[in-house]
Amino acid sequence: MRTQVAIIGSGPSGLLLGQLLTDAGIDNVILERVSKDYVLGRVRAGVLEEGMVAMLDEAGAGERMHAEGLPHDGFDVAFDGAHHRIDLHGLTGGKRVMVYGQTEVTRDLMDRREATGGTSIYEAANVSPQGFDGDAPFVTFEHGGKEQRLDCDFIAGCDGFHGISRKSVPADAITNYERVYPFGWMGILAEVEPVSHELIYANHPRGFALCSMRSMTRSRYYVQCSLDDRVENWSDERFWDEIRRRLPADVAERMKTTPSFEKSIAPLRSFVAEPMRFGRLFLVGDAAHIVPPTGAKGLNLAASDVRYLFDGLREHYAEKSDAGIDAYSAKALSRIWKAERFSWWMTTTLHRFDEQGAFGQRIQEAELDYLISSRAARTALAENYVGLPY
Ligand code: FAS
Ligand code: PHB
Repeated sequence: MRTQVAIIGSGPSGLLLGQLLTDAGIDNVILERVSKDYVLGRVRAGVLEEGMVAMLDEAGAGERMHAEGLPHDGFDVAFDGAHHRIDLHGLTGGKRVMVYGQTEVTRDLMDRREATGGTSIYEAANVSPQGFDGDAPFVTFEHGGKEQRLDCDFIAGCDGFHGISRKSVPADAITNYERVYPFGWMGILAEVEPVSHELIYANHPRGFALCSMRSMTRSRYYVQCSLDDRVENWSDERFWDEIRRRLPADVAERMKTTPSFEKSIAPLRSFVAEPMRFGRLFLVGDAAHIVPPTGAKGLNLAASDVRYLFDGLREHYAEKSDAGIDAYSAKALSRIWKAERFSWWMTTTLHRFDEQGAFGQRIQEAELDYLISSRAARTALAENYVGLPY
């Protein structure tokens, strides 16, 4: 088999890049390790920046998002028994975010790929990018019990943090930067009206809590939990009790509860691999970087990576110029590190760190007090949350 761009991974990065390439007439094949249903079974991000919204529209996959998604103009920060609204729309000259689950984004992109005849090979085993340090890269894999080879011009490693692409790069050619946080997020999904029409991020001495949603009838809630915690330790009753203890009284009192239908614990880490290009192999999205979900940046950083790489590949094929792909890594990393900083700041300001002691708790409270008393501080938060320019 031969294609122009081999894409490893059928998550948001791979699907969005694949669709833009297909629409630009650039042949591409997606190789995915698991089944389509398995990919769709993952529950992850929920907040889209305007840049991501625009790219889904450009990829012809934005119709259901506009019909079912929830545009949000602000969110609350809760601490010390009170909650305070951050007016995203007013502080950023009219920008907003779209609340629309990653599962739905993935489904819309898969449907669009099928409708436009894109080739995706699911349950491809032992995928391995080869020869990317030369001019004739290829990917080997097993499918249907047979060894296969896909020759290509370029390989896009869109295979997430645990993928094969980054691991295929020689150790002396890559530098990893990482911070692992000493806690995780216990998350639930429940078919019940969200406690607020906007998100609530809560700092509490018992730990962080987040009230989010997937629709006005489906709530998505999280509480900070210990790293060695297990989903089995969290009955619905314990979860509902704990999240209400971490929220201001007026919010806790009006919270509606119902049995959850999805529960999971996610670890939190900050991670960046540099550079993001190795000859004919490009790392995209979670394959190259991870942010703690506190700033709702993970999925949105994948979008800006795709923007830069797609523009570079289109320039390579249409204008015979490699300026775009040569600039990809530096350009993507510049935006990635600013989002890493913001996600780190949101995480360190809102979560309970046992080792920080009473002084650390006071510093957090001073940070939050400054935030609600300074328009400049709220503007800085707002412009990062809605997404810095591409
Ligand atoms: P993905 O990991 O989504 O996709 C990679 C794909 O590659 C997967 O389908 C995988 O099966 C496939 N793959 C892996 N290895 C392969 C191989 N060897 N061969 C072929 N295919 C392979 N972001 C937010 O903004 N907010 C959140 O609340 C949030 N919560 C998260 C919770 C969890 C548990 C995780 C893991 C991430 C979360 N994220 C969140 C970040 C997440 O949304 C990512 O940013 C997003 O999935 C990035 O998309 P991709 O880069 O496509 O990577
Ligand atoms: C979510 O709805 O899953 C969500 C929202 C905002 C975040 C993280 C997760 O910062």
